[in-house]
Amino acid sequence: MIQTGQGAAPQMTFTLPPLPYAFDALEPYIDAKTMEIHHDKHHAAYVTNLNKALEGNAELQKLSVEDLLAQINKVPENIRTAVRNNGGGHMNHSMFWKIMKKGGGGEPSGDLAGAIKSSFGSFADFKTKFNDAATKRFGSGWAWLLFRDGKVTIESSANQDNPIMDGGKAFFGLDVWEHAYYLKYQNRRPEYIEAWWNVINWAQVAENYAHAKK
Ligand code: MN3
Repeated sequence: MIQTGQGAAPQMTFTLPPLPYAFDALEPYIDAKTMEIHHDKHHAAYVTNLNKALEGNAELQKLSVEDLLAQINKVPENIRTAVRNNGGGHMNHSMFWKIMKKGGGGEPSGDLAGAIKSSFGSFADFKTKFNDAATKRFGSGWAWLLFRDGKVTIESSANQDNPIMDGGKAFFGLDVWEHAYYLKYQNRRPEYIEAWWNVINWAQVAENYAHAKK
């Protein structure tokens, strides 16, 4: 039996959240065309296909995307892969847009900075490890900063898998699918990753961190 988590709002369909800034807000680090296609086409398709997969299943339609994915192994087998890929895509991108902003970058402060320091030694060491996870993820996937068993750690995942599918709680993540960088950086994923640090919205990441820590 699928359980509805605390705070899951009843809903019939999922909707594409608006991009919280203009397509060109992240220039020159992430180009406007990439942002437009990434949000309006890729993310939109995940939402459309997630809704399609859940059509006619009133019980699952009541769940938040987080609850759906946390219990992915209880989702009926005939729609499980579709929910995993498209629900994951929806959840991952919904976080991704928010942790970026125009004029972002720099370093985190407060509790988040302390957690990074105690987990990785320094912000520079954290960045090196995170870049390594993002660079080495073979093919399409994501790099994550997350809570796993109460500890702050770095992982990467394939496709649109989110750590919530096996008990992790991600509060920061980087999309390393080619669609996230290919127009501007072609095959140079490490250049995209390095540029991306200039658009991080650390205040939002700190908020995500505080929420995930609860
Ligand atoms: Mn993407």
